[in-house]
Amino acid sequence: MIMKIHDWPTGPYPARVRIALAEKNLQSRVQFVTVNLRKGEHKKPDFLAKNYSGTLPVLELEDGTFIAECTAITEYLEALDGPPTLTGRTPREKGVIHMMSKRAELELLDPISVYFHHATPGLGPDVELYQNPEWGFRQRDKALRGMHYFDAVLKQQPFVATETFSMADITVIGGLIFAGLVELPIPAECEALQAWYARMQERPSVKNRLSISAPAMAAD
Ligand code: GTS
Repeated sequence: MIMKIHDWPTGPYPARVRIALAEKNLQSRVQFVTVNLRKGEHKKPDFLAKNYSGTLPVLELEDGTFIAECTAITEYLEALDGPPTLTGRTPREKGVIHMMSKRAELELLDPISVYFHHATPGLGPDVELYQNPEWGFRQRDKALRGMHYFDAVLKQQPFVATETFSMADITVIGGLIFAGLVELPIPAECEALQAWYARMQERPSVKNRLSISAPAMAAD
């Protein structure tokens, strides 16, 4: 069964699903379809029919079902095949991983995305039709506080949620990929976060995320 993933190869949110796919060893079961964010293809009616929110990535199943949201896609992939490795084995693990992944979205990844869209040129003037720089800079500062929070967590434990790598680690990795793109470095004093990120970047799923599969077709 071949599924499609509509994504933008270098995007931080798409990276989350690419990493999850590789961790689950499911790369051979998907084809990638590139949606050009810089051309605003994600805001066009044919894409909005696939995902009302107009965001990437989107998983398309063979029966025509579209699943958006990185967390939902990761949960689908986790349930599809192989032992659970990303979303937790026990009720406690599942609860803690979901909480920490959501926290990584709320306190790190999503604020950096808002900063990118509102306080930098973002995807360019043709796509960024409304910008509020003050809101963007507030969200940048929120993300920096989030980095300090995750640094404190990682001073106590080897991974973001549990004793093993999980979806919560992937979400923080997505945040730090986005931070790199907008040149928002991890503060020097966040040594535990820096050391953890250096370790994460050595994982094959993270290192090879851009080359896991050639696009099936270009949407433009
Ligand atoms: N909550 C969504 C999820 O978890 O999937 C957010 C997805 C998201 O914001 N994706 C970005 C997007 O579509 C892709 S990227 O920035 O990582 O490349 N952004 C375009 C936009 O206009 O918001």
